[in-house]
Amino acid sequence: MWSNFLQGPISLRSDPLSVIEVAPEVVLLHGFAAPTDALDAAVEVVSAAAPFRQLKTPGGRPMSAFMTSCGACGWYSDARGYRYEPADPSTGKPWPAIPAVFAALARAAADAAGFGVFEPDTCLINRYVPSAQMGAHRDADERDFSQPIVSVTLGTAATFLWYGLERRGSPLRIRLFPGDVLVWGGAARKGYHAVQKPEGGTRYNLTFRKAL
Ligand SMILES: O=C(O)CCC(=O)C(=O)O
Repeated sequence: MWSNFLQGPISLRSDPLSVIEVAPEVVLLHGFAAPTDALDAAVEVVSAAAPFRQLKTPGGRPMSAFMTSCGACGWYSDARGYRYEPADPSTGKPWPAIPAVFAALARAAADAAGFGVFEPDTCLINRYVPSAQMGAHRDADERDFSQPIVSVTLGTAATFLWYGLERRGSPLRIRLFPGDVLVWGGAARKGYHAVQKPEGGTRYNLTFRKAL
């Protein structure tokens, strides 16, 4: 069904709002979050309370995307490992609450993608300057893998790489534009994925998860 996309990057910029299963249980909601002004403003509010910071891998390598979080817990990484923290380690304060506009979007996107009721308890916000990218990994620090991941692109476009359950071979290439939402769950929940450098400018990504 999606074999026609395997020849090159999926790029839907001129298409109207569309819902496409780009791989089994990986659903692209093109333009679902557009216009993004209210989301952009909410990123400013969250990052004023919990500033973006450059985390390090457990091995001590600085990650190229800057990150912050909101919700009941926030994803974190340092010499102690990858984990969720109930409070922001840099201030000791609880992470800011998930803004209502974020929560409404995450719920609606999971439903529109066919994953039913989704109540995320955390949102990781990634900020990619033009030289930043994210290597292939899967989201595996959560306790609850029955819930999908909802991932929202803001700012500028980038190409998302979907490997599937094995981190090898040629990934599916999906160009994500501001306002695009990608949702994966079910058997795809632990799929490997990566993100290439933004196409000029700064890209933000919201990743909603049920972690606890
Ligand atoms: O920036 C993206 O589109 C994906 C981010 C991601 O994979 C992650 O935060 O684990």
